[in-house]
Amino acid sequence: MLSDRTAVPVGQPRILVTGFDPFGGQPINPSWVAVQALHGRELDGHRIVSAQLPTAFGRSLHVLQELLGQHRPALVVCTGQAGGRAAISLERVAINVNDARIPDNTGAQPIDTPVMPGGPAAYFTGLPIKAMLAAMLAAGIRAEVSQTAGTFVCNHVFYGLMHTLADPRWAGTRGGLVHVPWLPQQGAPSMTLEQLVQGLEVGIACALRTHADLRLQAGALN
Ligand code: PCA
Repeated sequence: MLSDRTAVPVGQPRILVTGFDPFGGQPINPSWVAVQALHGRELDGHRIVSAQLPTAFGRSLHVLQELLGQHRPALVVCTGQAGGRAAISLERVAINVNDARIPDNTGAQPIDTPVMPGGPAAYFTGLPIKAMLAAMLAAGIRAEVSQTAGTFVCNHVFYGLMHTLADPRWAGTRGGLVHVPWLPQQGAPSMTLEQLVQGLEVGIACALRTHADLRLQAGALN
C-alpha cells in the first residue's frame, strides 16, 4: 500500500485519500491513478496519504477501517470511478443498500442487502460539497454535485465511512466520497489525469479551509 512509501512526520495532521483497484474488466481505475499523484503532498499543514481500497464488498470497509485507525486523519476523501460521467462528481448522500449490477472483484453480487444492518437509511456527506464545487469550477475543472453514488462498492464504502464518522469518537474527522470520470484511454466522456489531480487537490484544499458549506444551487430536477 502506498501509505508506507512516504514517511509522514509523527503528529502532522493527515488527509486520507483513497482510490479503488480496477474492476468490471477495465485495466485501470482513474481514481487510483489520480490519488497516487497526490500522495505525500502537503496542504495547509496537512500531509496527504493515498491508499488503495479493493473493489469488494466487505473487504473494502475492513481496509478503510485499518487506514482510519492507522492515520487518524482530519479529512477523508474516498474516490472511485464513475464511467459515463463527464465531470468530477461530489456525492451528497450515501444509502444503506448494496445492490450490485455486476460482481465485485471477489465475485460477490449482493442484492438488496444493507451496508450496515439496522443502520439509518442514509447519511449526508461530511464534505462541504458546494464550496468544493465552486472552487473546482473556478479553477476551470468540470465538476458537479451528484445526488446518488449508486448502489455498488463506492456507495458501500461511502456509507461505511459516514457510519464510522458519525460516532462521537470521530468528531474531529470529516469525510465523504467523490466520483471521477474515465481517463481518455478508457473511452468517452473523460477527463485528463492532470484535470483529475488538479480538481481533487483544489477540492481537498477547499474542504480543509471550509467548515460551513456555501449555499449554492446544485440540485437536480429529477
Ligand atoms: N467505482 C465503483 C466501485 C469502485 C470504483 O472505482 C463504484 O462506483 O461503485
